[in-house]
Amino acid sequence: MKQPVRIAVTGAAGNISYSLLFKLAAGELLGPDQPVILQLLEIPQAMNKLTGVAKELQDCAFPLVHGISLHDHPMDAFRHVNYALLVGSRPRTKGMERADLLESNAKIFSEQGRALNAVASHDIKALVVGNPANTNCLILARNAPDIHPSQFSSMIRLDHNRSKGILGGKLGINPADLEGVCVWGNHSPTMYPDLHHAYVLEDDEPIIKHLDQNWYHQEFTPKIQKRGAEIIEWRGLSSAASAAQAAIDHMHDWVLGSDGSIVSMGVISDGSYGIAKGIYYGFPVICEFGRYQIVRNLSINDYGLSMMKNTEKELLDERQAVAHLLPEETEALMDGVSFEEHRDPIYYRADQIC
Ligand code: NAX
Repeated sequence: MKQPVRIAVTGAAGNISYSLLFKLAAGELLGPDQPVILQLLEIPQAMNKLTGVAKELQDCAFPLVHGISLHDHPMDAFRHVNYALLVGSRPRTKGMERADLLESNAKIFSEQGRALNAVASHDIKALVVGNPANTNCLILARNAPDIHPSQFSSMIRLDHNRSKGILGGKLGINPADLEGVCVWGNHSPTMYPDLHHAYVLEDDEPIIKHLDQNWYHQEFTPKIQKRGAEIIEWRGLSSAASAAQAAIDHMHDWVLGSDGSIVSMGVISDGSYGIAKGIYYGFPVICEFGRYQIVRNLSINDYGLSMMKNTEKELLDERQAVAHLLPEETEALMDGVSFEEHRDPIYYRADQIC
């Protein structure tokens, strides 16, 4: 058995986490030989609910779970963590303007960024799920100047998975046989689901050649962009299990590799494809050796470029709206930092916690 790794999950009593935590505990992220210690964060008002969730986790007697700890402060929850899944965020309430939503989340993610910087393991990989995910991720990273920006990412994998699932359904093909699908930009209705590079495994022909362009532009694209709202309409609740699965897929591929496949991740822009540097933007990436690499040299047509620019503009506007809350970009932030030695984890026994 390997040494346990520490995984923090925020918003741990919420809907997505109710699916996510059980997947983490079952080893779906890091494999069946990797023990985990779950460090769960909630707001004080949700600690009772969180205790109930932790008791259920304990009742599953998962062999890989070497500890569960419950926290209402990020400085405790993030201590020595190797992975952080930041699901909790402030939802939009009635009458709330978008600027208010950005600002209230900016406060949460500033505090959490500072806490990760102070107490997380410096090999941390952090995924932001809580919306507005791309800009929350930017705020998180900017508040953690000792952690390299490439160690932070935001989730657009649900949109990537939705694209593959719906395209597979249309073509009568198993989604696992579809390669080259990607989603660019913001996790919002401006996102650009791109099928121009998609192909079926063991077939060199690009799918786009045979695709009804009307269906692609008029049906498929808006369906992906508004799929979250469609799920709410049918289920009466927002996507939870599919979001949890996407978070697992995102982290699994980042850590263990995507096997040569293109996947979509919100990562810091290095200026690729003319996208403004420094924002967290959904790019096609390939993951290997615990790192992602933006896929270069995909040919983009005028339609694609205008879609990419449109979603970039939204992210630049979001950054502008929280600019007064962003710490200065430092040299270290953009040019890399030396990674500290992995710190020794502290072990808790599950029965000491709940
Ligand atoms: P829930 O409202 O069920 O759960 C959120 C939980 O976060 C609550 O238990 C709340 O108490 C907690 N929370 C709030 N502020 C916190 C803080 N400062 N620290 C720790 N915990 C805090 O929402 P759920 O359905 O689980 O969705 C969570 C987030 O994921 C939402 O922001 C949602 O919009 C976002 N999503 C993002 C997706 C993506 O692809 N990036 C897709 C799914 C989802 O819509």
